[in-house]
Amino acid sequence: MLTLFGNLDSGNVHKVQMVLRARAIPFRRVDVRQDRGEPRDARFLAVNPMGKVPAVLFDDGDMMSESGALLFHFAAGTSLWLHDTRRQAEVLRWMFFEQYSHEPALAVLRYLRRFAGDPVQHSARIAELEPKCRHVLGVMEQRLADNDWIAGEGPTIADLALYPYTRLGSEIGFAATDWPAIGQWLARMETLPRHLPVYQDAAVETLAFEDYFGAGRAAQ
Ligand SMILES: N[C@@H](CCC(=O)N[C@@H](CS)C(=O)NCC(=O)O)C(=O)O
Repeated sequence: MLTLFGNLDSGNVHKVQMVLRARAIPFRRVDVRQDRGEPRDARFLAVNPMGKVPAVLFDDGDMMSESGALLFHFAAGTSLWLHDTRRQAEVLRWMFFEQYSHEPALAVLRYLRRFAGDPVQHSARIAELEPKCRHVLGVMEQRLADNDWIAGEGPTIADLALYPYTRLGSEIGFAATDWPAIGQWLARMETLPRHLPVYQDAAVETLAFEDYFGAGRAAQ
């Protein structure tokens, strides 16, 4: 059974949980928490030298990280990844937008507001990120005003990539009520069969970091 490393607060990890659940692929999860510095722990770095979650370890020892790569890997051969090259490029276009513009605004602002200690310490960075959040949500709102799904006729991995941090935007003052087309898209996503709500765990088994890695040694 494959092992997913990551915690439930992470939208990047949630994307992978969503595709694994959509595909009914069983997995265990090892909790790796950013607020405890666990992604930079030498034992986790032995698994993923990039020091980031999500990461997936397959039974044969192969490791894969980066949420977009993992979405692609687990969606290949399904309708979540389209066949036509132009359509594929459209899916990638929105996934690159998510990684370069959307996640660096919404996920970072959420991190600073919710997890990084006193938000007053980060007020300059927060002030910089707020208009960026409004911009990326405006881009999505415009797209979704005329399209049910971000990149295709039906849901694709571009929708999965954009879902968690858009949904979690309500935690940092970007409620879907202010973005009606986004609100309808979120509702559409949430009625898909096998949809996984944010913060829910689809793993068949969850291990704490120390239970998996033990003290001072890299786990197998
Ligand atoms: N581009 C990566 C970003 C992953 C990422 O930034 N993960 C965060 C948690 S959401 C992390 O592991 N941060 C640990 C750190 O930077 O120390 C992806 O999409 O998977």
